[in-house]
Amino acid sequence: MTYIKKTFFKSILLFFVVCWSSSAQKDYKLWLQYNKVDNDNLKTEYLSNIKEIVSLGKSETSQIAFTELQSALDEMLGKKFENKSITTGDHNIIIGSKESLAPEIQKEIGNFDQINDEGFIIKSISIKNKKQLVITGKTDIGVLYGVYSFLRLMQTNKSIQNLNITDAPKTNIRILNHWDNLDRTVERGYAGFSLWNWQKLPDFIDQRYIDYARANASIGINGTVLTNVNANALILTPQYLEKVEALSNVFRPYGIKVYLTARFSAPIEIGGLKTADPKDAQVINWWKNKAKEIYKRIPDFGGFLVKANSEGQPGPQNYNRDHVDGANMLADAVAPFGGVIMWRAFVYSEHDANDRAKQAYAEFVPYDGKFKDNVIVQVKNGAIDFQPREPFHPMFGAMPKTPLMMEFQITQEYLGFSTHLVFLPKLFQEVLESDTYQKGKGTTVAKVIDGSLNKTKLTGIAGVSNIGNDLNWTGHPFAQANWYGFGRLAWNPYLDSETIADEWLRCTFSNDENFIKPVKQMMMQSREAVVNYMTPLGLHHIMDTGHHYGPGPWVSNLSRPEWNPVYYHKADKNGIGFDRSKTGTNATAQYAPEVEKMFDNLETCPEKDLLWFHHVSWDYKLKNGQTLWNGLALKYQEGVNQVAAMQNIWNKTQKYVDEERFKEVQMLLEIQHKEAKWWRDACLLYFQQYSKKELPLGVEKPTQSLDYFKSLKFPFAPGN
Ligand code: GCV
Repeated sequence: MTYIKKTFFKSILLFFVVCWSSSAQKDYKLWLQYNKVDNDNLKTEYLSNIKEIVSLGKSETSQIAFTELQSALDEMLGKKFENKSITTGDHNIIIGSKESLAPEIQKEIGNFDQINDEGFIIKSISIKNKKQLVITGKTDIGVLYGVYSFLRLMQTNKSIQNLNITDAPKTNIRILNHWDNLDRTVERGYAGFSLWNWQKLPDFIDQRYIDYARANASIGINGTVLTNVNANALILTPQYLEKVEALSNVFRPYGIKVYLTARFSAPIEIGGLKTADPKDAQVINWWKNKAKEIYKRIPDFGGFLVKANSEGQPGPQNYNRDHVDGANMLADAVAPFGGVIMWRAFVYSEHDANDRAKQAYAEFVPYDGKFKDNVIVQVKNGAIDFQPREPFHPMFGAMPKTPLMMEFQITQEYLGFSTHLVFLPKLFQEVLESDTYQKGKGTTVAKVIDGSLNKTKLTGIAGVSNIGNDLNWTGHPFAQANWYGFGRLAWNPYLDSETIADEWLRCTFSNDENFIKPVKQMMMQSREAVVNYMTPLGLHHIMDTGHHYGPGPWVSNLSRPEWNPVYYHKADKNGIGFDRSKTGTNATAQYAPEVEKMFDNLETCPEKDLLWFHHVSWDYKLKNGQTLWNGLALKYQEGVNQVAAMQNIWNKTQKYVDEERFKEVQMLLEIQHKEAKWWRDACLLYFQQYSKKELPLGVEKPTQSLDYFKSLKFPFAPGN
């Protein structure tokens, strides 16, 4: 090859490497893209309002806040502002906590009592006729949150003139639950392996840990449970605690506390005791010493998350004790250090023949008011298990004397893994807005969770993480929006999911309205689409077994009845659906009378929940006049059509998106479309055996037989 040819090929290669890496970095940068401001008027406004940065704090957190502001402004405005520690002139951005502010500035800011310790105030003030913009809070963490909020304004093309923003989180614990195992596999994880490289810790601090903390801080997440709820006791040994300590040192300046899962049988497994009975003096002592040991290393350790007597995990019931005994014993161990116990209510027993949906309520509600002050009971959003749609968990309306925290699943175990685009904040909002009627109309789940309804001091929202070591963190570029949206709703459970989609799109991709409008619409309809093509009209738990990938309504051979899809849909020649009304299992009675009445009555039960609460004949007339069979089939088809519509929208966005993300999403939508058809065809062919009816007009004919769908096997499906 001649020299010229070689050089030519080299430059082409370099060009592709540079394009690839800058594009890949976009994926990695999440919603913190800090794209150049391309609106000239806004750019002028921003530049004329920001002359200098005055950063007053001295802590590591203050340094992070300053660096974030400085580099973001540099990227967005092309100007590098230095830190002026003394205010000169006007149009400075002054960042610092209340105590670092000069008295005259404090006075201008006004009342700091309107915010809690993590809140912030962003205010345009005038001092000695000089305009200044102050970002402040009671703590440096509050200031950091304020900086991220300010940068979000700029990223979403908002004016920064005459600002007067006061904001504070409505819940105390805003936490990710990582179902990460010590071997780095992630239970129900679809974005690669665990971020935590236990083998290299504590000495090797991966940049990823810092970037993870930064991303979380930017949306107000303040806690992380590093390990799987199906826990391994080894994490509590000194060998691992040293590694946990290293991670907590990285996360601390970002306001993030570390929590661990506690395996109830740890005193036996790593403590050499003969029992883990929570009333045994040696066991009690073991946990107290363990807590002391942890807090010596990690003074701000958050506490433990516990899955006990659930799906084979050990717990107090192994010793004829109950959940209160177990939770309170651990609570006593961490209480001297300010720790909390998050005790999960995800329980159902193989020895209980009752409707699985009723079991957690039946077991936990009698314990109301019996837990120690530093225990919070973590309840999944619905009574079964993170299905595409579930009515809100009845426990939220029934334990006024117990702090309850929400558990959402961000990872898409039942919603298409990381190949389906589903914007989950829509689902989260639906649950948070549900009215429990605990204290009359308007007593929503959000009010239970944020403590405002029952004056609960300890409050929280947990999200089962969808993060792994994939370059783009979450497998699907749009799954980043679910991490983002979870954080935003944990901060403020009253936020509207459409606002969240809007923010995320602008920060992650572009402010161009021609992009935002259709893509936002695509995101907003994506959750209903997945419900339609997987589990319309209240169907649930009809996925394939074990890995939970794809449809499996036919599965009936599992050892525990409530693991089988046939247990849930109960399709027969008469109809389909689980009768949980008073003619059935009477699960409806677990709700407040107003809600019970609504769900119980076929006429008033929302059609979206119909087959959750009722067994309905194939000829039952839906509100639109269709028979149930036809309506069901048309819903499946609608789901497929909605994905096709999403593809159409996305295909027109090429000019607004970098090549890599455009292509990724395009390919993923194609998979989603294929799989939506798979769900439709497999479910309809299966149910048709019972309805014995033709598919209605408008529903495409399946291209494969039911036997074909039943024969599909996925031994290496991820996350299992
Ligand atoms: C961590 C479901 C999932 C399990 C998960 C469990 C839980 O059953 O399939 O993987 O276990 O929920 O939330 O504890």
